[in-house]
Amino acid sequence: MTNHVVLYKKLSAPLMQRLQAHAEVTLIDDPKSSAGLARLRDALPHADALLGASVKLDAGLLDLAPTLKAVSSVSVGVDNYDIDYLTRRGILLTNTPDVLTETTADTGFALIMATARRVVELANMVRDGQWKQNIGPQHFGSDVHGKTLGIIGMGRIGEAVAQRGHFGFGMPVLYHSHSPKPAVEARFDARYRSLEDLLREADFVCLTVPLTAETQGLIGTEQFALMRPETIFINIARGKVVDEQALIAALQNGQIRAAGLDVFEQEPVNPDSPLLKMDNVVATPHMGSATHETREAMARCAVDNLLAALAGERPKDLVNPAAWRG
Ligand code: 8YV
Repeated sequence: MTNHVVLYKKLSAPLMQRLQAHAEVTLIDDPKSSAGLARLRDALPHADALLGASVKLDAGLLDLAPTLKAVSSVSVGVDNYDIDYLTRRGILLTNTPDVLTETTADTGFALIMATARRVVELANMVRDGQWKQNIGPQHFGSDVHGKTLGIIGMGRIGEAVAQRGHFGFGMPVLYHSHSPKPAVEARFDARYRSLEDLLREADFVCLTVPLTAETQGLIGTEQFALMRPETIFINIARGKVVDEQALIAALQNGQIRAAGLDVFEQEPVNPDSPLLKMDNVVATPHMGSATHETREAMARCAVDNLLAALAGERPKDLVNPAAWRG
């Protein structure tokens, strides 16, 4: 009996061929469009497995897929999935946790550097022919080396950010997570702080937590008020971990110096957002893992997970082990 796989994210030719050697494959282009979503809904009744990312697969949608055995996400974040629903139905959910860690941490430091040293603003000034004289204090940025790095969330990506700060930039590292991590403290001379104390002490506050019911809205008006006017805020986690209106107000009121944002409450971010009108905001299009090498490695990992699930084997990156009936 041939399995039917529904793809809602395009794969490279080699990975597509590999998948087609084991299953009948339907590709849904642009699943976020109304036409694409309609095609996805039409394909679900025959789907044994799904592979893709960045589309919310809620119960209402997956109730249309009675034979679904597995969902393979090309992402580390799993906030687009109703894990309890999938587990109740015995549907395996897998993700791609390891292959994107270093690339996403690189993105975090790209934002730290770009925001602190005003790279985008000053590069645009040169590009626009406005570099008329030696730059002066009105164009100076902030140092990164030696400044205090505060990391909220100490998972794989948080650790990789700590590694860059400690070894690369000589930054004292503070962190906040569910519980203290002695191994991280030993490796990076990192110090555990309460969220409040981290926000008070850090020169750079970097969000790396997953989006969960617990972390949604974690950083709002009260938290921005604890930060200092020279604090720079970096978000490489999920937009909804932050109250975006509170962030806008904190920037407009000078409560924080600047922000480097790769994720937003709504994506793509509204072109009219005040965040895109401020020179002290560096905004990037959710590019955390977006390199040729890493996205191909993620897709390869997702295909491996999906083929294992269809073969009745336990996938390497199983998010909901309670769904495993093997
Ligand atoms: C992209 C991410 O959303 O892995 C995640 O959770 O946020 C990013 O890597 C994802 O890779 C889209 O394919």
